[in-house]
Amino acid sequence: MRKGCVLSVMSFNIYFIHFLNEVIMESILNQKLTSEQAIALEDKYGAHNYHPLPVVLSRGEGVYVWDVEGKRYYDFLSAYSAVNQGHCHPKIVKALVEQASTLALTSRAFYNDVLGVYEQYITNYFGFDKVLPMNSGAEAVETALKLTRKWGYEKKGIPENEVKIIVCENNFHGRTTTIISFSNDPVARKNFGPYTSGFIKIPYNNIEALEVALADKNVAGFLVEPIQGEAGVYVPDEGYLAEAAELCKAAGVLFVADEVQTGIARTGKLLAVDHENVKPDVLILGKAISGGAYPVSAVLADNAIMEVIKPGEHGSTYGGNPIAAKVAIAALEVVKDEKLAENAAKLGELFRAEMSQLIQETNLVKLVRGKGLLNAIIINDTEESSTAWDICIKLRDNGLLAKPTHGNIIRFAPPLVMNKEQLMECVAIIRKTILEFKK
Ligand code: IF1
Repeated sequence: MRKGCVLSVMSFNIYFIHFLNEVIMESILNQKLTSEQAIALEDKYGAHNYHPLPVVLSRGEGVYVWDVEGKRYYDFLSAYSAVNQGHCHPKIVKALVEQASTLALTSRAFYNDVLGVYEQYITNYFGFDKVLPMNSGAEAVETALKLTRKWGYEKKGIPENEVKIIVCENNFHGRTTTIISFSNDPVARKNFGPYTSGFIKIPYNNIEALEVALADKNVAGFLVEPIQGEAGVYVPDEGYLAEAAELCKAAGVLFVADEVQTGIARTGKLLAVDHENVKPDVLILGKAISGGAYPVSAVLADNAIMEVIKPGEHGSTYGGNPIAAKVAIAALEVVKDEKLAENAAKLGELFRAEMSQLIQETNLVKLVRGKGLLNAIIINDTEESSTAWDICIKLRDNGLLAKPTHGNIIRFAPPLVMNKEQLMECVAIIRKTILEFKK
């Protein structure tokens, strides 16, 4: 064959393959997927870093979500407490859409006319001098750790490279290399080393252990979850947080509260530390600060602490962007306007009372614990069992979505915009499912 002919055949082939690709892509992007197809796509093209409950959601409104086949469910996870204000809250969506079509991102190289307003709003809202805006919860935790370390050197006078931060066993603070360095979950840690040093791990809910650790003069901070979420909604003894904060103050150590999951009305108060009238030195917020509409996180502290961070020393391209700022203001307004903390407190009491009855009615439920609408039931089985997972599948079939943790714990955290009638319907679904459950 002549050279020119080969070339034209080749270019025809390339053109044809390109055309076919276009057609395939077009059909992929326009297809109305069934649940099975959607799961197959994620399985084939997505990294396998999650093991979701088999349900494919396509719409949400308030306390409800719908799957692609149109079946309606009560959402009892709320995206791990990010959607406290309910799915697609109209006020938050409006703020998002309006700001997205006005000015989305400037970076922090320039000022914008929304960030300052948000900073004033959120610092007043939580009672701190200053805020440092970030995007994800893990980034906010990292920010708090860097802030605490720098404060330790520059304000407390700890010798270079010697700062230590106290953390708790069974903590969950996110997925970055430093954060997993002080996790004790082998799944989160294994083969991700070498690990960041400078952390002392003590048992959670143990004042004596904290006292011992605080004796070290190189300790700059104590990082703690007011309720341990990933550990299975583990609520510490009453007085633990207040006493811990007191001890930190006496030792000249920053009390750093990770309220990424427990904050923003989830536990029946604006913050979980409010139950014990504790004001953290450093407050970490994420998730529901945006009502699930946008990734927004924040670190709050007073001037004497926040001033150690100077230009160029920390930041993020998207942190504090105009959309995030507007969305967060709207989401925080909803919490106050709709009295979500009060509702969570009231419905939480009712929910735990109803779940406690289940302990009497079946030997399958061993324990109910939680605060506000952050609750868990402990299933009478081993951590290695699949019972909690199997129950969650049955709950799904009966119209309620919850996620098991540790094989024998089921977390229950519905949006806080739920009403009593809806909660009682959910209690009925959970009761029916558990009473019918056969291993
Ligand atoms: C996932 C758990 C919940 C958090 C606290 C920081 C972060 C989280 C106290 C990081 C995140 C998540 C993330 C989610 C699972 C989840 C979780 F089961 F692992 F523990 F909520 F209960 N501090 N929690 O709980 O925030 O960077 O994710 O925005 O899929 O890993 P993030």
